[in-house]
Amino acid sequence: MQHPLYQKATYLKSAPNLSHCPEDIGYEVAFAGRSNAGKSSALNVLTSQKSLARTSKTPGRTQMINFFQLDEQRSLVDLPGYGFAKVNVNVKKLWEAGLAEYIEKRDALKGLVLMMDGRHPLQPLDVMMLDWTKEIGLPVHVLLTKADKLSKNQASQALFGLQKTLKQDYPHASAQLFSSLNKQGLDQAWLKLDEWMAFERG
Ligand SMILES: Nc1nc2c(ncn2[C@@H]2O[C@H](COP(=O)(O)OP(=O)(O)OP(=O)(O)O)[C@@H](O)[C@H]2O)c(=O)[nH]1
Ligand SMILES: [Mg+2]
Repeated sequence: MQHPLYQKATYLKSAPNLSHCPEDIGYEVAFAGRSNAGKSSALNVLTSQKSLARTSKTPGRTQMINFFQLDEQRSLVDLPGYGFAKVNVNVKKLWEAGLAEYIEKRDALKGLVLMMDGRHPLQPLDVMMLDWTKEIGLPVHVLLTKADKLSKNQASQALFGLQKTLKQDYPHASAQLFSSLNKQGLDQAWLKLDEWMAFERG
């Protein structure tokens, strides 16, 4: 399975903070989530490329704001993971201040893909991310990932439970099941990206 827009992705640049980011124009979707949740893996599957974003078994692999350009107007952005150092720390403090600034001030940023391991979604820092994005009005789409590690029943229960919470407390967020391993949920994820990227499928 391929998508004509995302398969064109090429590495553009890495920035430590907002002031080093490319010009703030067009459409961007960033991938956030706990370290090791599978952000970089999802980016590779969504762009049909084996090693566009670097993946690793070692948490904390991604340390900069990494831009992957799709066309002159659009980019996907791989963000460093949070939560591998300490729990119960304010997510803004835990992350580099530059990263918080990128999320709060970037005009091109149209939506955040929030990756959560389907086996333990809604960890304290995930909840903080949902609170924060709600506060600043940034739309979120949760990928409940590593769905291949769950039974069909466990997966639908996890999704149902999450959707209930989102409906109640986080109307700016939607959710789906996803697996980079067996490519489950790819079409649904592309549909959401297309919407944020203002991309009309021909
Ligand atoms: N079974 C399974 N493993 C996955 C899946 N997605 C990622 N992984 C594995 O999980 C580990 C972490 O994946 P990454 O994509 O590097 O995670 P990340 O969120 O980018 O991590 P950081 O950059 O450290 O924040 C790797 O060993 C991947 O192979 C999935 O859908 N299913
Ligand atoms: Mg990564």
